[in-house]
Amino acid sequence: MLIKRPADIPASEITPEHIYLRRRELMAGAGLFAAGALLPTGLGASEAGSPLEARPATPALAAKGFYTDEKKTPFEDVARYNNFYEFGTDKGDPAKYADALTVDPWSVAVEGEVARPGTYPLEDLLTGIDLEERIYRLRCVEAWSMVIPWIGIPLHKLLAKLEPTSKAKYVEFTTLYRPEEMRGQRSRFSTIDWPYMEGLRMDEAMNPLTLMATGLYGRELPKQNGAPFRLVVPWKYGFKSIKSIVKIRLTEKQPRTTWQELAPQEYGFYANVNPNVDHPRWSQKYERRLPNSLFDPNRIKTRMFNGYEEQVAHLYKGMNLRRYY
Ligand SMILES: Nc1nc2c(c(=O)[nH]1)N[C@H]1C(S)=C(S)[C@@H](COP(=O)(O)O)O[C@H]1N2
Ligand SMILES: [Mo]
Repeated sequence: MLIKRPADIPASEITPEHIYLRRRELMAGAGLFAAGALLPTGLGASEAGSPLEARPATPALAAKGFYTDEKKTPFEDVARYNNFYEFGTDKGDPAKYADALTVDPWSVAVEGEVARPGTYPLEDLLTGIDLEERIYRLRCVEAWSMVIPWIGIPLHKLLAKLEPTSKAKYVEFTTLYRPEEMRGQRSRFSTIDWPYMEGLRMDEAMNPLTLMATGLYGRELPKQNGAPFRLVVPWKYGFKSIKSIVKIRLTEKQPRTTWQELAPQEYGFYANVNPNVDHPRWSQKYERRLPNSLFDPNRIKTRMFNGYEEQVAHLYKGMNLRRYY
């Protein structure tokens, strides 16, 4: 699903300036996806080497925040320690139960303040936009973090294709609602008003860092990580990075979001990573970088905007980040 078959990739889409995945490897990757190799057992992509190898990262890429040379969190941890409440609230539940999700075919409804509304097969949304690899930190509001090599398309390129109107001030995202396949949505104990929803301000959505991911570690997204199409906003707490998206709506008004609705005093619309503004129930000054263990807690300092201050601080100039948490 990432994921086009080799024959569907015109050479014109692969330009060295804009994509740093080599075509041969992309094709090899596509072959692997076609073979249905979703989650390799045994050696993870981290050790085995991934089918999509990124070009050597340049200082220019690092300066944009597209790349970090921090140690990547191994594939096993990225795919086994998850938050995806549609499949349960334990960290191991998504890996255990997300297999039930049908991700092919997948379509995405585009609605609201946009010149090209419609319901698009995911392949059509991706057509003509180069896949890129981005190595980002992911900082959960629960104070753990990972470093993940994503594959995806910048959201601003997708929006350019959909042509927001001048009234569009926000982008709202909605996760699939399919209780037959998502056992957490059937749970009588769930307090979430499904479907899961998130939103961004237009300038946040247009920032070059904001990614629509279709893969990680050079392969198709594991279902527990939000296959086949999820948002990644690296300077915000993880809950903003909504998974398994079926609807994108451009709006004039700030959208409602799941966590803000559930506990507004704890989770705000902005949710920018900020070590100086604590969660009401815990400190946000430090984080646990995965993998860690009892003997090696791997506790590191949390950075302002998760270390992407240079790229995004201008978006919040003059805003009181205590009030707009
Ligand atoms: N639909 C949906 N998206 C979601 C969540 C969820 O429960 N449902 N959890 C969020 C949270 S809290 C985090 S930290 C990240 C985790 O992403 P990962 O499991 O790929 O690391 O997904 C986010 N996206
Ligand atoms: Mo999270």
